[in-house]
Amino acid sequence: MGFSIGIVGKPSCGKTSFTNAACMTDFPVGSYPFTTIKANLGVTHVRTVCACRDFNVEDNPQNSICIDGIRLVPIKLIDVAGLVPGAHTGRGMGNQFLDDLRQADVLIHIVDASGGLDAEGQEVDAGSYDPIDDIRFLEEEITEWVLGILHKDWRRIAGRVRTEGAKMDELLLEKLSGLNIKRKHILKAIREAELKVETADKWSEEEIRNFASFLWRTAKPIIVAANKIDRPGAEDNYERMKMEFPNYFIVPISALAEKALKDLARKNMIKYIPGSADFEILNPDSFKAAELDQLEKIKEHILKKYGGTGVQNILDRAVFDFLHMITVYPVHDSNALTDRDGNVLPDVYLVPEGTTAKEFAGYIHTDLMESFIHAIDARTKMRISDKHELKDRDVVKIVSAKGTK
Ligand SMILES: Nc1nc2c(ncn2[C@@H]2O[C@H](COP(=O)(O)OP(=O)(O)OP(=O)(O)O)[C@@H](O)[C@H]2O)c(=O)[nH]1
Ligand SMILES: [Mg+2]
Repeated sequence: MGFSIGIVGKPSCGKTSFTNAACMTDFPVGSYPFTTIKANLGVTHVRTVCACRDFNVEDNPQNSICIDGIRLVPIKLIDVAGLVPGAHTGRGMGNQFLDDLRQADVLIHIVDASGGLDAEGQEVDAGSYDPIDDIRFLEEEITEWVLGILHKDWRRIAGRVRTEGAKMDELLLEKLSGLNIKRKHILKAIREAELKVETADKWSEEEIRNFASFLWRTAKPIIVAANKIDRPGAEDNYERMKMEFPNYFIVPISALAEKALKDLARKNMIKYIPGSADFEILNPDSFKAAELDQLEKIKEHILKKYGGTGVQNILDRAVFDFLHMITVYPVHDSNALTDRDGNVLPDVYLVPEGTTAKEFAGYIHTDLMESFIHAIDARTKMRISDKHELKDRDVVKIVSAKGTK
């Protein structure tokens, strides 16, 4: 499973609560800073319409799940320690632990929208801290993190560009591929920072910093979860955040409400589908009056108002609306839509929009890409060439010199 999301934010903003709510894990949560020190890894799903609907077939998913024509595609969450201002100078836990985010494709910044924690994650009077400041300082710390990685080898890289005429983007790619940074990210960041690859040895400190900032914004973009939206004052702060950062993706969230609903659903006390704006109480007698009251509040103040708790919503939107990923289904038999074992629409892959048939083969296996001959679109039964760009819910058979998938 390739796709992963890094969960970042200051201490006690609710990173682990979010992860637990999404993944139904029980990692320790606490109202004191640095409850989490070592990264927690969880698995959850994003939801999207399944190709089984288009073909009107009964499927047997293997790497994913299908419920009533909705495909649940697994993704990984990486919940790390809290980040505080000045982390790059060693404050708090420092920023070394951000190395746990190397594989992340996107970051979700969990913000305590209620303004009840200071910049270090210590509790303060509700509403007395401005969460807008969290967005600024976290971005600075991420820039410093990337900058630190670049600096380690910068002289050597710049020197090779100058003396050997080595290609800057090649050297950077070598250095940064461990951060899941691709050539297209590097080239885009250089372009956006208005720099020139050929003169890398002359980039000023400020220019390198600029490059670092554009680089993570391209390779590990951030979306914001306005968490604790259930608390007083959070709604106003959420509205202000949207005004202050009009181009940002900001989703109101209550990790607490999502976990509570999922726990009750697991006990069969309510029927609740993550992502939905409603639930059904299955047996009212099994609840105390105060619990019913609490549930009613969740329904009125969160689900109806915001269209859900936001947890499933931010994951789906991060993957599909923000990163523009599409789903593609590889099959062995393009008529029966099966793998070698006869499973119908067994696997689904999340790939970036614009992925070609040949690149898609590479996502399945490097061998398959290298020996790619052509692919077959199961919908049209037509051959498609290596450069053909795939669409969401395409079902394809890859024909290669080494066999088919
Ligand atoms: N009201 C409310 N409280 C929340 C919500 N999410 C988290 N909390 C509370 O916030 C506190 C901190 O939660 P954690 O999930 O441990 O926060 P964290 O960001 O993982 O903290 P560190 O691991 O210390 O960095 C706990 O008391 C949670 O119950 C929410 O959506 N609403
Ligand atoms: Mg935590």
